Amino acid sequence: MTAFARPAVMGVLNVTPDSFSDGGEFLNPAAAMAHAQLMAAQGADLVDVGGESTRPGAAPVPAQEELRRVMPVIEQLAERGIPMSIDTSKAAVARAATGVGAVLVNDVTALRGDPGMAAVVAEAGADLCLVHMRGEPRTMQDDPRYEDVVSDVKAFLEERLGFAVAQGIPEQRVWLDPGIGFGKTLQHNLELLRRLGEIVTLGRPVVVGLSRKRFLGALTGRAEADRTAGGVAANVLAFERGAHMFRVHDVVQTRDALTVAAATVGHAADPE
Ligand code: HH2
Repeated sequence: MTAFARPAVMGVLNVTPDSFSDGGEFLNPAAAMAHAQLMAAQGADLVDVGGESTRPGAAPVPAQEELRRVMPVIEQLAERGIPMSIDTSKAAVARAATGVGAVLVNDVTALRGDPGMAAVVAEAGADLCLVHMRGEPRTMQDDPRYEDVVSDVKAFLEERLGFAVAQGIPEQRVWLDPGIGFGKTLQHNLELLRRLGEIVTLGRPVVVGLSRKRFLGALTGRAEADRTAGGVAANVLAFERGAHMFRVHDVVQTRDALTVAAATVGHAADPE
């Protein structure tokens, strides 16, 4: 397990034309690197590089294109010693990125997307983030229903954790993420955050990725770029309920808020 001495901030870097918040901004590797360096300087513990949007309705991207987008950035991050994760559900992309130095594979399909993914993560000795998603990005927001969203997500993550371990990935390397916005209504997202402690009882460190997402817009009436304060509030509440890592676009605000929250609440958010 990659250990962090404080609540960990994962800075979002989407090298895509169509991500919901930063799409098109960082397709150029120089712009992507400048932003990555800025986020690292602002206190990001990891830069999460993604080459395929998973926003609701997004179309899949072929592996060759995803590699073409992310690898120049991954290579430069490695050269500069900036720690990074790779946000992908493709084994070929995870293999290339971990080969250059990505320390964590962030797979929003939780090893259901590519049958070769588990072996790549196991062989690389990388950390793995398993994310709950109902269906696939193209259809996930079509009338999502759960018996009890928290119990359903928890059972899913527990099953996926068991699967990962059975595939040779050490349990100590696995992070769990309830997948805010991935096939969930506003009420589902709020219920998951309210009862995040139930996910924490699975015994693995919890990641939350809620930055600028639609539910914040539904609550505040704000467009993506103006959802920072709403996201910071939700991340602080997630921290208080036991989350360890926070995937955000707004690193400096999140880092400050978590520093104050950690000093106040005083619980060690450091995974083993
Ligand atoms: N959300 C997104 C992408 N990757 N990874 C984890 N672990 N958790 C998340 O909640 C999560 C994620 C979607 O947001 P974003 O990358 O900002 O946009 P897009 O998918 O449009 O590129």
